[in-house]
Amino acid sequence: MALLPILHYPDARLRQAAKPVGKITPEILELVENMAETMYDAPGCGLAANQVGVALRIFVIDTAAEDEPSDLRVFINPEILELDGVQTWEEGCLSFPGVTEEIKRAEHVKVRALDRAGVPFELEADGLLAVAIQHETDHLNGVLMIDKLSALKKRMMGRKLAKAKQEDARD
Ligand code: K1U
Ligand code: ZN
Repeated sequence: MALLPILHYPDARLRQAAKPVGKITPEILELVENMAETMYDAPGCGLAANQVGVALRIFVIDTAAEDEPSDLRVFINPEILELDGVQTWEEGCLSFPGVTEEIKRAEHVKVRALDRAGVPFELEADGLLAVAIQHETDHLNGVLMIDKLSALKKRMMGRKLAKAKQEDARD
């Protein structure tokens, strides 16, 4: 297994829409393992393949709390089937280190995807899992959390990112 470098905004590869996975090969399974290891190491509760420079429609999510057993979910070629309601979460993003923003998304999501064995499954989710599924699906479409903000909040986020980068350089 290996840790993969996570791309940071404004890397142009984060804007590239990911392509569907054709066949689940051993290389795809190795990528999934490496993505999971990278997500846990970051740490984060989700990671999309294009955040590690691979433009394929794959993401991994684990929203289990620290005191719960891990609950890794792998989504290959995910499709959102339903979105309902509204909720607001203070979101982070591994491609925007050091910043969080309140973002409004659907409260409930229904998604269809393939698992690691290539078997289709459907999942209905609320709360954090629903937010993570929408956040990661956005990544696969080249959409980033900054796109969801007002012009004022975008400017503020630009400043927060510059400050976080400066602090990181000082450490
Ligand atoms: O895709 C990403 O950039 C990862 C991101 C996904 C996400 C999931 C749910 C809500 C918003 C965004 C994160 O993992 S942000 C959460 C995070 O950084 C974190 C989570 C658990 C432990 C420590 C950090
Ligand atoms: Zn993200």
